[in-house]
Parts: sequence; structure tokens; C-alpha cells
Amino acid sequence: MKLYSGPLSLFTAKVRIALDEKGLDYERIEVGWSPKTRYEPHHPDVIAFNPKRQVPILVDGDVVITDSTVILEYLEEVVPTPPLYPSDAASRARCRHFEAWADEVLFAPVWDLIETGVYATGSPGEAARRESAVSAFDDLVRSLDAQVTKGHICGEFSVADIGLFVMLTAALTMGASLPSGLVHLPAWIDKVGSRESVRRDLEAMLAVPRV
Ligand SMILES: N[C@@H](CCC(=O)N[C@@H](CS)C(=O)NCC(=O)O)C(=O)O
Repeated sequence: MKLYSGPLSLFTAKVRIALDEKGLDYERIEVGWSPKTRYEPHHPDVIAFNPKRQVPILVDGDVVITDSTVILEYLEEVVPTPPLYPSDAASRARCRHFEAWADEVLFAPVWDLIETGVYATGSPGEAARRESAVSAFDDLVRSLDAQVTKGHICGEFSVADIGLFVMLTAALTMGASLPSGLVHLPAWIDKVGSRESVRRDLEAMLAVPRV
């Protein structure tokens, strides 16, 4: 397998963690990225494989898959053990819901923090955008706190924990902090963050120069 990966790409981080959890060897192709040029010029294979010009892209023989969620589902089907989705339909739905929530809802303030942090230009309005991102992040994190009462988000460790952890810690490394009064989330962060696969990827991302 080959993975087209961005050094600070949160969506790629989801896939790298899943590949690690499943013990899969793969060739990692790091596409170019810098805070000034972002992903430009795009890697030629990325242009060829994905009209959206985005990573992650997984290539498995003749199979080319774009989009982290679709890649995670593919990995689960070709390598079911260890599972990263629960076995019953209701828990799977909950798991998919929270993975999507991380990608689409929690990612919104995270993106604002990225654009006004790593990609900051000093333009007017950045400070206000940051402030409103932090406030939105606080509200989302408080709502998440009530969802992790049972340790993991949907039974055992799953793609939902991966997606949520990646987005949440990205915000925390870019200036947001956990609001006070959380009951369950700090223990969940410790638990998920201490998994080898997660810890390894987070450490590697923190070591990437951001200037
Ligand atoms: N929904 C996609 C999002 C992928 C995405 O946004 N990738 C970013 C890096 S995290 C990217 O490749 N951006 C390239 C660009 O903006 O030019 C997924 O889940 O894979």
C-alpha cells in the first residue's frame, strides 16, 4: 500500500493512526507542504488521482481511494482485525456519526485556528476570527464531554476516537485550551493519547516545523 500524506494534514493523521493500529506496512509519500505555499504546487500524483487535489490518498494495487473516511472503511474491510468499528449497527452508526462530527463540525473552528495561526497573514479580522473559533471550540468540547462517559466514544477504541482526538489536539496545539468544568473528557484524552499509534503520530506532527 502507498499513502500520500501531508506532514500536518489532520485527515491524513486519521489514516496513519489506523494503518498503525492495524499493523500494516506501507510506503508513505510525503507531499510538499509549507506554511507559505500550503500544498502548492500539488504533487503530480495527487493531481492525477484526486480532482479535489487533497490528501490522504491510499493506493492499494489498482485501487485508489481518496477521502479519509472512505479509506478507513476500506481498511476495515480488507483488514478487519483489530477492528476499528464496533460490530453492532447502532454502535457503528454512532461511531460514524462522531467521526463525521469531528471532520465536519469540530473541524470548523480548528480550520479557523489553522488559518489564523499556521497560515496567519496579519490581516485585519484575524484576531476576531480566532476569538470566535475558541468560543465555538469551547461549546463543542463541552457537548462532547457528555458523550465520553463510558471511556471510548462507541464501545472499544474506534475511528470515532481517532477522528475526535486528532481534531481536538490540533486545536489545543494551536492556542485553544480545554474549558473548565469538564467531567469526562480529560480522562478520555489521556486514554486515547497514550495509545502507541496515537502518541507516535502526535509526536511526529508536533516535530514538524511550522514556520
Ligand atoms: N474530506 C477530506 C479532506 C481532505 C483535506 O482537506 N485534505 C487537505 C489536507 S488536511 C488537503 O490535502 N488540502 C490540499 C489543498 O488545500 O490544496 C478527507 O477526509 O480526506
